Amino acid sequence: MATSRPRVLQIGKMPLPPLDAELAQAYEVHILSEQADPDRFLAEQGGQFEYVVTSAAMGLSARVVDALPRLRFVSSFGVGFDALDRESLQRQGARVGYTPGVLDDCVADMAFALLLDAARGLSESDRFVRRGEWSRGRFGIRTRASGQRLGIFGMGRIGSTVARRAAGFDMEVAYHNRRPIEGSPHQYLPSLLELARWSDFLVITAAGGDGTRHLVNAEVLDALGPQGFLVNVARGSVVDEAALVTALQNRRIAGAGLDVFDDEPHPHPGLLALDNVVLAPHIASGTHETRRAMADLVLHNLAQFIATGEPVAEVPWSAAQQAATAAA
Ligand code: 8YV
Repeated sequence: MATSRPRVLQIGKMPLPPLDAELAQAYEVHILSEQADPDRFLAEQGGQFEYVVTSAAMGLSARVVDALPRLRFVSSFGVGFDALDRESLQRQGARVGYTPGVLDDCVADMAFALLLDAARGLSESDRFVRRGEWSRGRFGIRTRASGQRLGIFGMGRIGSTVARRAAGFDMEVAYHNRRPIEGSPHQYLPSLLELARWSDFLVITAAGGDGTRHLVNAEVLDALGPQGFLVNVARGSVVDEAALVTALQNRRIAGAGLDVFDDEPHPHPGLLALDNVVLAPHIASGTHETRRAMADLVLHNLAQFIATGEPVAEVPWSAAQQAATAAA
């Protein structure tokens, strides 16, 4: 006897291809981005879905949530939830699962990859060798990373993992959050400006969203100063990208390593022309191991919610509101 599988609205293709097939095997999946007319599809069929699967990058707009009057649960691929429309979801009473914890290591690794690259000019030196310039002259000398001061903006799970990596590089760590973390071995600085002033390397691991929008502005960049480097593995929205371009162009900071941008996949065009910034296409969690673990949690959250009414890991909306500057 055929049993009917729960219907799931998937917003688009997932960031780990096997997950599309795994979802389609377990559920009756309809992919919104593949509908000829997504608005019409929502208007005609939106009332049939209780479950949605999306990702931190695809998000979930109020327009879609409002078209799903029976929505009960959203399973999102990612630790960030700034692109999920909280207001409409809460109005609907929909619960939201996400994937914290499993990507901390790879995101922290990426923060260090960007930090070392920005300091030592690795990407730039690769371009230098490929252009055949080595036979004509020496590559310039760069900045030491080990033993320097590392400022962490957002001492959540990812920030703490970055701090652990820093110990291996003999770096001194300080951090800024809205509130000090009880029992933290690291120095707390009460403002982002003070942290920037103190830091040789300022790493952003704070959650995105309205609470942190453009907090890293021209003033903070000037406080970081001409010897300082910025690394962002959190959200592009935390940085005023136009101010960053100006600071990099005028050498008001030494350099930057960026995995995230304000308007992905369109980094500010000014960044593309600069050699003192390393650009990555939002790949911090993009390893086989971590994306698999994220996919497993997306599946587990959905299956467990359907079976018991409780997800494994639920978005902490109110905690996020209280501590907008704490990393997710
Ligand atoms: C993912 C991310 O690349 O987890 C997050 O919040 O931004 C990244 O790990 C993204 O979720 C893929 O959509």
